[in-house]
Amino acid sequence: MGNDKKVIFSGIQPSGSLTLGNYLGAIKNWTTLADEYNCYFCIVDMHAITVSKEPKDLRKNTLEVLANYIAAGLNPDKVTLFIQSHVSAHAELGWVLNCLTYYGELGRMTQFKDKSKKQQNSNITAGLFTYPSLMAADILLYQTDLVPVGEDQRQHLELARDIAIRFNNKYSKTFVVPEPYIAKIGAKIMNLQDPTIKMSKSDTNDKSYILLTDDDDEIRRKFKRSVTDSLGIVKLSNDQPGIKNLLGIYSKITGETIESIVERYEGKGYSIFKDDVAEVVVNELRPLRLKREELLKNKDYLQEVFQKGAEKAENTARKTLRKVYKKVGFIPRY
Ligand code: AQP
Repeated sequence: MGNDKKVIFSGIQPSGSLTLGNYLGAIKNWTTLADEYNCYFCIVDMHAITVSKEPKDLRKNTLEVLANYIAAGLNPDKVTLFIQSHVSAHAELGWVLNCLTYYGELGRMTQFKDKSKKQQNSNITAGLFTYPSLMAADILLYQTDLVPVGEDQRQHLELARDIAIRFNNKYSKTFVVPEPYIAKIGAKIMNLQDPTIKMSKSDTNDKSYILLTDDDDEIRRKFKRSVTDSLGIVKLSNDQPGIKNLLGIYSKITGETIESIVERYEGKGYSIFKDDVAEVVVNELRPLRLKREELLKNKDYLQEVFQKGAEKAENTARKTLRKVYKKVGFIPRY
């Protein structure tokens, strides 16, 4: 990895099995970046415990996310794949940045408002509230230039930028101020039962999402039952959010333009269209599933990958943390 390359950082929470949304909105785009950028792709397990998790599920999901990264085409010899809790600098910088982040800023984060509503305002942890300052630490530790994020994460990235600028102004230039990286074809994949909200792995309705672990028939069934409308015309319209979502999924996977898809399904009705979208998804996810299952049988290899990744990440992260500690006035131990 050349030092002259711009740095990219992104991550996914192992808060459940990954969805088609995580794949099309994040991982699939990342696979196109490995040659041009110095990429760090993290499994952010410390973020996952901001909402209560069964330890055995967290362990299983963490390895599954790593296997998904590799199965989707992220080559661990070209990009740094690692687990957040293995690099303690994330927690350490997270604390320093917590002390530079204002209560009011965190309270304005829409993801905090949404997620705390889901918990019906009971058992909302301080970790969920301060999640964005830990996310800022994740990004700033690697002197990240670009962060590929979905629309849903944009507000958090804005805050990370504000915190970086605040630190640089207070203590002198320390952090690169990161910019959002906009994928050539963006995608926000919506919930199959309520296409006005995004598809999420922690949704309680399992018909609302396609998981990367779903088998072919499960995927077909879920698309058949996906909520559309009563118009019966396949076209791109904000008044038809269900069809709009299916068009987006089809186009993102095949690379065909929405106009050309719409033209082909003129007068054909929803049933054929839904079946064809399902087939496109089945064909995209089947090789990924087989590869992931293969990788999960080889735990030694996965361990080798995450250990090597943590070592590489740690080297860079420690350098940044050392500078930060010095600037805020901590006395070095040695
Ligand atoms: N539906 C989506 N469409 C497009 N992109 C999506 N991403 C998530 N859902 C969609 C992208 O996946 C990356 C990491 O997601 P995450 O797991 O760290 O957090 P999240 O955005 O909160 O994802 P979920 O599935 O909704 O998780 P839970 O249910 O645990 O909160 C990000 O780049 C995100 O844009």
